[in-house]
Amino acid sequence: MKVVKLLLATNNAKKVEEIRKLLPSGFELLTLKDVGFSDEIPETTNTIVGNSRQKARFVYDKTGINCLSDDSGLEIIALNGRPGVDSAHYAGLPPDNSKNIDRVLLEMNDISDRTARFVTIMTLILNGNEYQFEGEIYGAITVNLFGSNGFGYDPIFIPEGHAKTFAEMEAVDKNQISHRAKALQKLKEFFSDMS
Ligand code: ITT
Repeated sequence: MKVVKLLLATNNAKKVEEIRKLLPSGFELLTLKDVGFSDEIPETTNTIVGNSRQKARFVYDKTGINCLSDDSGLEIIALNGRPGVDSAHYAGLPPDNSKNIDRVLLEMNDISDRTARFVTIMTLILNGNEYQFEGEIYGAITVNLFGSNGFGYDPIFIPEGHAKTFAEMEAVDKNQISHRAKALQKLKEFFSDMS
């Protein structure tokens, strides 16, 4: 396979780290910093699919470089899918991860159905054409925080069939099963089908 060069349309360094580990060879990944891009990227739609598309399109239109965005969210069944598209700023602006987690745990107080899923929608813009790849993983929300690996809501999410939160797992184990890994698997298949 020819090396595929992609600009990652994200300001989240932890996502970049995971994507780099998940796309080790055959891809040359550039960050926004690498190309000197510092514009604020809008996320103004009310869906994860829409925000993913908006981020990739914005960066592609400004740079002309093939790019990949990642919009993700935690959807809790008992909260009717919240925080969902509001995951990054669930406790208000500016985004504050620990306040977001506190809000979720407070809202889940006394709720016995703790089922939730992480979902990622990645948008690839390749030579102006747009493709989306989805990944999801089901699990349960804990009653307290456990672990310090990973990022975001990882300390309160235990993936189905496992006994540890994502934040208690080693990166290599989260990367075997995560929503992001599944979306990137589809992206890898897309490129290998093309070659
Ligand atoms: P970009 O938009 O710049 O990519 P962001 O952090 O704002 O970065 P999102 O808009 O996708 O990302 O917001 C997703 C929220 O969900 C944010 O609070 C993340 O910390 C959290 N999140 C995303 N992926 C996660 C993961 O794998 N594990 C835990 N939390 C995650």
